Amino acid sequence: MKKVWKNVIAMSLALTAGIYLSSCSEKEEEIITDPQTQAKLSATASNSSESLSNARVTVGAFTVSQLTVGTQDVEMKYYAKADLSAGISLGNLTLKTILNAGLQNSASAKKSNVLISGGESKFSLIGEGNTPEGNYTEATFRLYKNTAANANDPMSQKSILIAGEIDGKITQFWTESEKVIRAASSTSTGVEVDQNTEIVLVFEMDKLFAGVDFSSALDSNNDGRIEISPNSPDGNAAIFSKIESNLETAVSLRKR
Ligand SMILES: [Ca+2]
Repeated sequence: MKKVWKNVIAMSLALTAGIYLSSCSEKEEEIITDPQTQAKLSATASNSSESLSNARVTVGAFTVSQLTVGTQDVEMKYYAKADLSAGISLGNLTLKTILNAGLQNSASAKKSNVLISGGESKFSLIGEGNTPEGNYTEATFRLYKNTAANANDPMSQKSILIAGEIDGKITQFWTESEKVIRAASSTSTGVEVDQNTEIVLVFEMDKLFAGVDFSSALDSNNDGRIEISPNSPDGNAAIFSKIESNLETAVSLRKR
């Protein structure tokens, strides 16, 4: 009997040591060796691929007065500054993933961001903190369905809410999708992050609404409002799924 207990104790010691060792090596992998700087990640909306100006947002027949987007779980990829300085060509460089840095941790919190208000685009801070210096080529994030807001909040149980007018009729688009969206830089060299850089996720409204015929949007239940949403009482299912699928290509990564 005593021998059995000795074996059990020996085994659990070995297990504990094993867990301890493996958690150590995981931690070592998460240490960032590249020099770091302070940076911000924010989001905004634009009605063209060019400007980031605070212009009124009208795309096709849809005049947008409000856009709110929920974000969480941000992951960014970059080329380290030291590698770039060494003159290695981009094709031979390894894209690094940030595993544990202040900026990414802060930006990963669940948050609903107001990107258009009163018809004008706004910058909404998603997160800030330390992050490796380098050239950032992409950021992925997961849409966040706001489950924390109380039932009277328009964002309650929604990840994206767009409000505005089509032909003078009050119109609302919303989704509860929590899909992952990849925002890529338009240039192969990416966004250069050095001192106090602000990286921006830009929701390009022309791309979000590409191929959508808003003149076909209906108010089938005649309540004076056009609703484009999951199981909408107005129908509009084709417009809804087109906007949802456009989401995957509508967000780009830029420098403010
Ligand atoms: Ca309606």
